[in-house]
Amino acid sequence: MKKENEVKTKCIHSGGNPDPMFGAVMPPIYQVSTFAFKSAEQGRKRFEGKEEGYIYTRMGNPTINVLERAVAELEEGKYAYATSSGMSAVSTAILATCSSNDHLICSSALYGATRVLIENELKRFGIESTFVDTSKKEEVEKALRKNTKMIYIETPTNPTLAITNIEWCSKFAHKNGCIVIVDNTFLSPILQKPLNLGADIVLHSVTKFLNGHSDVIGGVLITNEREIANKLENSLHLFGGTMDPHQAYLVFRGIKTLALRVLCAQENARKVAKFLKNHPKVEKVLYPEFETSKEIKSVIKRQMKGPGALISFELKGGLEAGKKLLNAVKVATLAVSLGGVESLIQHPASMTHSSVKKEERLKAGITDGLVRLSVGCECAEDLIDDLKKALDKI
Ligand code: LCS
Repeated sequence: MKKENEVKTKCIHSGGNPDPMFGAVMPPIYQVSTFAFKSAEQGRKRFEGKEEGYIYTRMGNPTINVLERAVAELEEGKYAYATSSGMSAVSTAILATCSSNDHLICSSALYGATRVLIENELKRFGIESTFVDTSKKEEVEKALRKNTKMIYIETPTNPTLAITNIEWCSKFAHKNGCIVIVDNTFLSPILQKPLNLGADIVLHSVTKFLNGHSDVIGGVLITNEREIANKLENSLHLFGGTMDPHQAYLVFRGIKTLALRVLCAQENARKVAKFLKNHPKVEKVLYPEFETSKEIKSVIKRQMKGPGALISFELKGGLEAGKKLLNAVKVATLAVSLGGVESLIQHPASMTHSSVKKEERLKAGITDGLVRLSVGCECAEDLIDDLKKALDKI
C-alpha cells in the first residue's frame, strides 16, 4: 500500500513516548533552571561528561530535548539544538563554524535581519561576505575565494521565492572545503529535507511553520556531522541562545499538526496564486509553481515536495496600489511573520527588509511594490473573495 502522507504519522509521534513517570502523553514542562546532584561526586562526573544527566537548563533540559529529537527525526538528521529565536539559530550556526578572515557566499535575497547580521554585524568581527543570486551556479562559482568557508542559502528565498539547487551547492562547497547552511523555514521538513541533499546544517525559525500558531519565537539547528554538532552545542551553551522549556513545549505541540497545516496552507496557496496570476490588476506573481526556467523547474521537482504557502506579488499600480491592498484586506492580517494558521500580508520593502540598503534590496529583486502573502489554513475561497474585493477598490 502506497503511503502518501506517512509524514503525518511522523509529526504526531516523533520525539518521544509517553512520559515514563506517569504515562503523560505529552512531555512534562520541566520549567527549571538547574538540576540537583545526589553528591559532589555526581556533579563532578556530569561536568566531566562521564555520567549522563542534566546540569543546568542552558546546557540541556528534558522538555527541550524532546523537541530536539522530534525535529531531528523530521529533518532526518542526527543532532538538533533548539534556540531562543530563528536569529539565534542563524548567529549560533555562523559563529560556531566561522572565524575572522573567513568568507561567506550568501543568497542575496535573505530575510532582512539575516542579511544585516551577516553584512554589518559579522563584518565587525572580520567575517567577510558576498551576496549573489545562488540560484545561478556561475555566480556562486565566481564568488568563491581562497578563504570561503561557507555557502549560506535560503531556498525559497524570503521574500522573492528564488530556488537554489542544494545538491549542486553542497557538492561545490565540499569540493572547495566549505560547508553549506540551508535555512529551511519557508518549506519545513514536510516539503524539503536539505540534509538529504548534502547540506551540512539546516536551520529554522520555528516561530513560523514548525510552531505554526504565531505565539512563540524560536529556532532550531540540525546536522548529521558530529564535529559540527560539537561546535554548535559549544557555541549555543557559551553564547547562550538557548530555548526556554515552555517555548519548547509549545513548539513540540505545534509540530503534531505540522503536516496537516503545511499541506492545507499549500493547497490554499496554490488556489490564491492562480487567482492572483489571472487577475488583471496584478503585474507579476512569484510562486515556485510558476517558475519558467527549465533548469530551476527540474531542481524544484527533485528537491521540493511542493511549492509551499508563501506568495509574493506586485500590482500594476506598484507601491501605491500595494499599500491600498494591504489596508483593504480583512481575512489576511496585516503583519510580518509567516507560517501560522492565519494568513499574514506585509510589504517587505518597508517592513521585513527595510533595514537592507535600498540598492542591495533592489538588486535582490525586492522591489518597492512587492507584497508578500503567507497563506494560512482559512477557507481558500474566503481568502480569494477578500482579495477580490480589496483589488476592486484599487
Ligand atoms: N529565517 C527566515 C527565513 C525568516 O523568515 C526569519 C524571520 C528568520 C530566519 C528569523 O527568525 P526569528 O528570529 O524571527 O524567529 N522572518 C520574519 C519575516 O519574514 N517576517 O517577520 C519575521
